[in-house]
Amino acid sequence: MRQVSRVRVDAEPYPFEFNPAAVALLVIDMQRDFVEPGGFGEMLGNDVTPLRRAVAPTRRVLDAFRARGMTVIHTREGHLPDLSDLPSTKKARGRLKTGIGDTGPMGRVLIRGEPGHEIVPELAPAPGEPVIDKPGKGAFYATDLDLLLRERGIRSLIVAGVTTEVCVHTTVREANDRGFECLVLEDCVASYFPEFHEAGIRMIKAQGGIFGWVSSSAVLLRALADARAGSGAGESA
Ligand code: C5J
Repeated sequence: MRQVSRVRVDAEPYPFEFNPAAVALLVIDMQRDFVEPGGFGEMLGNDVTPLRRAVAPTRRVLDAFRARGMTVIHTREGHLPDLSDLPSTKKARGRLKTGIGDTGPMGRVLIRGEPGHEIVPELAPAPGEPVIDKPGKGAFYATDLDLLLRERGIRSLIVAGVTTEVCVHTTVREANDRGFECLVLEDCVASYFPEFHEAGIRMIKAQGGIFGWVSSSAVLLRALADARAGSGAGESA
């Protein structure tokens, strides 16, 4: 493949451009605990089915990144088995009958190493893909993500995962403040609350892209394919 300098993706509020060597696909918290029945998401009182819609398009983007040897990074929200990284306030929140650290249908809820903490099989990390374990909502808080991105020369993030208004939003805001440019793929992120998803997406691209850009998996995949074909479409000097 000849060297592609920049890829241009139709997006809102205006086209998003990135260098394929300096971009990472960031897949946030696509864990069984959030996406499958019997996990933390359901224990919070949510219907988890709306989250499934993000799985198939995210898989298509993952496949495209992997096929091109582009960087893929996964995150997982969860805590150490001894709960030493769990704020007592987070443990108490929601007054749950079965909460973080308690035993549920997929093992101890939101605990590293438990079945519920794993990423759903369709999006399981491939060997060599970094997995950032985080105790909070934002992927930069109390993790090595910033260091990892800077060491690899990553400047732009293509963002997928759950949930739109919680961990996706917190992470995009953190990334934006640190100087990374984020493109959120609308169909690759999801929320238990359609209205929060809608508002979360609008907030990202409002005010000239105050937190970043929004596009879709299909538009990104087309831009990548065009750039690979070297047609010039989707590519800029
Ligand atoms: C939540 C997340 N919703 N990954 N976590 O508690 O968005």
